[in-house]
Amino acid sequence: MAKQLDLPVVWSDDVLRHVPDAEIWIGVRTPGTELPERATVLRAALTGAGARLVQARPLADDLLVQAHDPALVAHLENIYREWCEGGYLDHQNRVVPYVFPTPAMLEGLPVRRPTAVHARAGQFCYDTMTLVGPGTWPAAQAAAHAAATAADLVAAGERAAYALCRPPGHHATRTGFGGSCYLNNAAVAALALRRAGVARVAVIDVDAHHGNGTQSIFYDRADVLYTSVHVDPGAGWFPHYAGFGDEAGTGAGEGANLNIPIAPGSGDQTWLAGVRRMAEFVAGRADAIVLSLGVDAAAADPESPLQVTEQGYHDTGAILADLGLPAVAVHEGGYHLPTLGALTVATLQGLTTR
Ligand code: SP5
Ligand code: ZN
Repeated sequence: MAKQLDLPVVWSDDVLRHVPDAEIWIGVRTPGTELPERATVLRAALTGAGARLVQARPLADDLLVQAHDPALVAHLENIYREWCEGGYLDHQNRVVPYVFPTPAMLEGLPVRRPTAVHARAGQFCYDTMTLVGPGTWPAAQAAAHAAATAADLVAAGERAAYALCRPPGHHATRTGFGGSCYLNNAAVAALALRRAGVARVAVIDVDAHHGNGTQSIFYDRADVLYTSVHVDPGAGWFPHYAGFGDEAGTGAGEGANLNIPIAPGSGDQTWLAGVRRMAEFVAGRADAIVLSLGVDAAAADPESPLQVTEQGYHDTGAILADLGLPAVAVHEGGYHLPTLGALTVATLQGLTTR
């Protein structure tokens, strides 16, 4: 596992600008977990393993609005400034929602644009953990640009590329953000591959949590498969409302979605059986893969109860490499700073060993 990592790593300094400061967790302000240090730790580990840094290139915004409702994109761009102008900063230094226009509230009424900024804070946000601060929008944009740049490198002939995305993206839906995610970087990468002429894309999600956002964006499409192995939401884990085994896609996308929920406490054996099932699902049905690469299923990670080892992550990459498809890896979760880098390097070494 000590060989050099021959891989472009797409980076932008702007990914460091999002400083969550806090998460409101069941009503209590607790320290943020999705920290800028995650990105610097990853960059150091990857360059230390021999990978070369490539700067993220700006992206035409039409890719963002293919993945997302333009109203969500505009909200993320503007809400922090509106929060400041509204005089909320003395009360709360981040945008934090308190009321959410759920189906249960509206009972079929149309969603109006609230007058109060403190009400608008909840219009597109679905939890209280995903705060918006001064650098959130530039960082979210930079992460999406990195994902698109990595996709462009693969479309131009690289066998694999890795986007060092932060904040992560796979919980961001077409119209909503949450789960520490703002823009869906993996969806942007998949759409960039499609635009570059790749006919069939598979998003393979190995973050410990189900990527409800990515699933939702492609749920009715046959040209972008989505498959994920993750801690069982039915056992009480985020995202709680999605990620169950019977979610198979709809309309043209029926049969193009595969969820593999696994029990809390599962280790390499159960995890790798799930990865093999995902590879079988994708084999013969895709021309390139997007790997939603979270490493929070690791034993030491504070955000999930799974027990995957560094060897397990290496084998995860190797199983997916056997598909023989070009791969765009996009970083998602992983919060244990002392092991984050080695877990990611191990996965990418597995992915690039052929
Ligand atoms: C991308 C990703 O991995 N998102 C993870 C979102 C799941 N967060 C669930 C949070 C559950 C409570 N965490 C307590 C932390 C207290 N600061
Ligand atoms: Zn996660």
